[in-house]
Amino acid sequence: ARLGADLRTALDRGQFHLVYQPIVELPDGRVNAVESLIRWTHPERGNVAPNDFIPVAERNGLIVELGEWILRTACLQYADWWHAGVAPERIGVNVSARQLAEPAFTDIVAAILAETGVHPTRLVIEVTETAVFGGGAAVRAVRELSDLGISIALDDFGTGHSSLGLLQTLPVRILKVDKSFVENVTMAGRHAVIATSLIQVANGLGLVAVAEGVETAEQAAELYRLGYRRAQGYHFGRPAPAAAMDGNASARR
Ligand code: G
Ligand code: G
Ligand code: MN
Ligand code: NA
Repeated sequence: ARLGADLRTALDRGQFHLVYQPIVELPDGRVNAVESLIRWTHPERGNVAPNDFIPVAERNGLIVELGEWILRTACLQYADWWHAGVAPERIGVNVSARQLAEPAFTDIVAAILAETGVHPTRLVIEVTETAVFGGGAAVRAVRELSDLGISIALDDFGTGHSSLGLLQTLPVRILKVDKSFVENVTMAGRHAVIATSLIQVANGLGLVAVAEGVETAEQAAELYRLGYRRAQGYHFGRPAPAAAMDGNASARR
């Protein structure tokens, strides 16, 4: 409960910031996009991991307001990069289940895009399979966002519910293949088989597959050999403050 109360204060006092991790093209490593990831520096606890506070914010409902702050901050940053001539092709923002199911979600996103001047085709909304499992408001939101021109990425793909079924019915553009399949891709075994199958599914359906959690040159080379053309992970770049992306054009965020 304490953490929940602290979230409110954190939002009011500016204790959150976003970091950005590159998503690169294989094999050359050119930056294609970035994913924004939230960080919280708590005055007493120090850094609190999103895995620890996002679920709390989901339960107490603050995720709606926090999520709006995240979207606006990411879009403002993208607009800065754009005006500095250093913007990557796209920016990804993670959205949680409760946020996506909020009836006003599409309107909020559209308003933030209009306000920041970011074109909808520049934005990627990353959702988990679990968030859209079961249909309802979340699925409606995904369709509305896609109709606006926003790209939908299925995050941690392969670890949630009903992965392949979703691809039949949802307007998904990007599959983010979970790092658990990437970890052992250089060794013969079931992870490598799954990584191989998923690139075939993605290519067959005309989707972009992003291999997540790439930590070594060997993994990157093997993924490229399997057909992956996009990757993300510590081998290419850790999540870092905005200034690191452009050598300072936008250090103010
Ligand atoms: O950045 P890190 O690897 O610690 O993130 C851990 C988890 O928290 C990931 O599942 C990631 O998607 C989630 N996460 C990180 N930033 C955000 C955010 O801005 N919004 C939401 N909803 N989830 C986030
Ligand atoms: O669930 P999602 O894919 O949004 O979360 C991405 C998480 O993975 C972030 O917390 C990010 O810090 C983390 N991450 C990014 N690259 C790597 C990597 O190469 N290895 C590991 N172990 N984690 C990574
Ligand atoms: Mn993500
Ligand atoms: Na992921």
